[in-house]
Amino acid sequence: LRIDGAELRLVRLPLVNPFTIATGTMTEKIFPLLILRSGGLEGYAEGVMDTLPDYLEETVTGAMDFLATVLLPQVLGKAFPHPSTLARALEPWRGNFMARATLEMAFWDLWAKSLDIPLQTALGGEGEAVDVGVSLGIAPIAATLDSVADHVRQGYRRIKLKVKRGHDIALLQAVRQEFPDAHLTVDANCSYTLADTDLIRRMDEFDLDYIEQPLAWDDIHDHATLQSRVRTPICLDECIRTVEHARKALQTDAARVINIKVGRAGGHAAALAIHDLCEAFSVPVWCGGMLEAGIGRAHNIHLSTLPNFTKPGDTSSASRYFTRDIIEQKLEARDGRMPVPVGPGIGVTLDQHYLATATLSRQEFRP
Ligand code: OSB
Ligand code: MG
Repeated sequence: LRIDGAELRLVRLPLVNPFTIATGTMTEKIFPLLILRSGGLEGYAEGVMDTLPDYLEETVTGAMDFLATVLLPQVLGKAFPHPSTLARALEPWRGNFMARATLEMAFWDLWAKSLDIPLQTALGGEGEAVDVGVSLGIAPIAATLDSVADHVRQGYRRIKLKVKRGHDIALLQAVRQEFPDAHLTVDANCSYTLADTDLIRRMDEFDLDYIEQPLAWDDIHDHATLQSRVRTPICLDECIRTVEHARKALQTDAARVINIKVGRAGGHAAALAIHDLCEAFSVPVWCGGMLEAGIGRAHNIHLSTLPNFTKPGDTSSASRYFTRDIIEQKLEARDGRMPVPVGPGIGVTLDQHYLATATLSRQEFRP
């Protein structure tokens, strides 16, 4: 399948509610939107990097530049028989996994459309809907209790609470007391160090399904030490940017659950490899999110239909994030289940009119 042309946009959408995690607050979502063309077909993907390197190292401006000056010129006018061939062509580059994923994911969508099959089929998944939970940002405890009640009532299958140093045990006590049966997890986004082991060990009393990324973003080794000291499974997010990171984490028992974000791991080929490796280690995975708009959200849903995605993901209703999306379809969960968009590729189409109003810049590429 030959890549005949591309369009790279920078898109901005306001968030319905500010989203606060340990490293800061997001009030809007700014992301690269990539459109790849072949014949009359288009493949789409969003980049998941943030404007500032506070979750991982990549930035929106850095990724836009790398895509425009290196990655797109490298693939334009070339034919790739399978998306994994394209992924391999990008392998020599160091880092920049989110930028690479943007290109690779758009090609998966294009490739699936060229075969007239849903992306989930191309990836090896099946099923009409996936289990989803929600990720609740840091807020005063009373507000979080209301939000947990609201989302439990809506049927979400798991509630993930964002925590940080100084906003953890009291929050968990309050939530667990009011919701004794809720399926709860926490995500610390790297707030702690091994010096906080005693505090993290106290989380064992709240029957959490897992503790997500408590320690540094690039430190698998310390997570292995921590896992040997706490009963609750550790789930890694930031630490897993490649399948080699996953291998090291699994071999050292640094993670008993892994959050796969396709946009963070370099694309679907890498996500599949991580998925399969985790399955071989009997480690469950789930699909994380980066507050994606409809294109990224649709990719996540298709990926979540693979068999080892046995825990609810973060791919909750788009209306929780945006009053209006850049796609024509509505991606809304019902009773904790997110339907898989139907049709070739990711199964969603751009709302060109609204997209135009949300577009900050736009660049066309030809071979
Ligand atoms: O750590 O999983 C994370 C959002 C932005 C950056 C990092 C994370 C998150 C979330 C939200 O947890 C997931 C979502 O609702 O898309
Ligand atoms: Mg996380």
